[in-house]
Amino acid sequence: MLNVGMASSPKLDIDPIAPDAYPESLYDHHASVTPINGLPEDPAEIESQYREVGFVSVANAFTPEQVEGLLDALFKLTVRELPDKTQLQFEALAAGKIESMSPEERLDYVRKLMWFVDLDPRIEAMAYEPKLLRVVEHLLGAEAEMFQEMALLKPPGIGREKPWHQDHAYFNLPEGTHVVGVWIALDDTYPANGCMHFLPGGHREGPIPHFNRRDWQICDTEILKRDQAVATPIPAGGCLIFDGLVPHGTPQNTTNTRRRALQFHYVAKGTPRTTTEERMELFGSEGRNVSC
Ligand SMILES: O=C(O)CCC(=O)C(=O)O
Repeated sequence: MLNVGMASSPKLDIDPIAPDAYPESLYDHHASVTPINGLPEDPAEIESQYREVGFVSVANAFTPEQVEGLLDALFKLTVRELPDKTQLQFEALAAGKIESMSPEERLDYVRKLMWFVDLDPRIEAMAYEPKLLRVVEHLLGAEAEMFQEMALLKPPGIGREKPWHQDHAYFNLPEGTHVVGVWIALDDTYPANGCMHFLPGGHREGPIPHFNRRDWQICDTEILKRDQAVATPIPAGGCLIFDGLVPHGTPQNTTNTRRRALQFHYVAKGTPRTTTEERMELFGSEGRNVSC
């Protein structure tokens, strides 16, 4: 049944999290990571870097034609009617403005889209792109199951910060599950428009307590005291491949242009699911001597 379309539905999904001030120094970075050029034919080439720092940054992973196709697909999806399973969410700052806008006018207020991969063959092809999947499966050491899909569109000026977090803290997966995230840049990304920032090696510490603050996140003071963030600016068509435990975050998009990205998460096929209670035992602050 199609009933969530922007044009027809009076009920718009607005991000419940309003952007809040944050210390700019959260995204101070020691270094800007230089990406490698292209996805390797032999995935073993990037393995030691991935295991050591928790991520690999890749420029020219995909062609300009592939990027154009993905942008066209996303544009078409954000202005058409969508099935119930698909989530189209607007930035909190859009509330009160977008209700009277046309779908096209609303484009620069879309925060994210979820559960849409099978709605366009170009997006589906990217989630299972052979060269990418070969790398992911090599890192997992198993056949991959893509279990989460998102487009993160960080609109000009209002695209909010995604505070520092570990992705595994959002997933009901058993302790020790290896999650591989892939984030594909559809625009050139850099600190001012909200490129990805990582804490290199942070995945090797295992789960870090998360708190409900500006989002479900690692405490700001924990990040600031470590003083080791790096920025990973990548051009459109590049991608980041990262461990589900490596802490990462993105600052607000303060520019007047878009910063659009696709993100897929993979686990070994057959990985069981756990419960939110079990996830909170791993990532929550309850019962630990921690505060934020
Ligand atoms: O694209 C972004 O701004 C952040 C994405 C991210 O880290 C996430 O959704 O887990």
